Amino acid sequence: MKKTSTDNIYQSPQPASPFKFDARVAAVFPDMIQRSVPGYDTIIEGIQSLSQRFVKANTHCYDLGCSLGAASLAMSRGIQADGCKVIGVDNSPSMIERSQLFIDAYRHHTPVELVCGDLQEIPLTNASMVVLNFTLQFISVDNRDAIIKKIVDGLNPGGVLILSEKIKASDDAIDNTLIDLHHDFKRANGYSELEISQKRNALENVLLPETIETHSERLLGMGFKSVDVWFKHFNFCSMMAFK
Ligand code: GEK
Repeated sequence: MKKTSTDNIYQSPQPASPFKFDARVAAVFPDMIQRSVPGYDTIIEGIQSLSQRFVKANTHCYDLGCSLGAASLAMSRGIQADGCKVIGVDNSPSMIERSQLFIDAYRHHTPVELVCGDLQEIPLTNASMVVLNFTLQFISVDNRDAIIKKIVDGLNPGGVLILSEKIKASDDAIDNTLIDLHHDFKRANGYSELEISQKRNALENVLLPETIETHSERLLGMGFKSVDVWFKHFNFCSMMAFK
């Protein structure tokens, strides 16, 4: 996705407040996510390749928590089958508004429809691919089983879920090392100590990471047949799960 404005939201001291996906964030989102999430572009390319391989004719693909629609557009580019539709869902009106501009500017073989709403409320049917690209981490842990169950139920047999998450290592020493390496990654991308620490505080109790084992157990427990990690860089990973 094309870069827009530079993320300077936490450059000056801010009153402490929880992170929100508001207009300020939407305006700088491509820069923010690329400088904050190791391997983000590689994951988006992977989603395109996987959609080419797995999406079946006349089915739906869902991008849940689509932000500006990078994964929706990747699927739309990758899908070779006819009669498909990509549905991008986000509950941030600022994200959906901006995302519509990106979608409208792009010519697609497979149409992308955007829905502004809670991904927990929208119906999910006849799906061959579902993407949760760094979204589940923002949802209360208590609601995660129900979301994964709803996705399994909405997928056709053989369908795939791509679940990308910031993760926690079960060993504290390893977890702290991965956190440090991630902060080094952010420093190397031009974020200052103040920006890193203010963002970290804003995300406390908002972004709730779990271990890869917890995610795998949930995916298998809710009905996926097989699960594995296909991408990992520091404490960021992407898993694929087959129904
Ligand atoms: C990408 N997938 O660029 N319902 C719908 N949307 C939600 C909900 C919810 N309950 N909770 C959070 N969101 C994108 C990046 S960002 C990840 C995803 C990040 C939305 C929220 O509004 C935000 O746009 C998105 O999930 C998470 O591939 O910023 O680290």
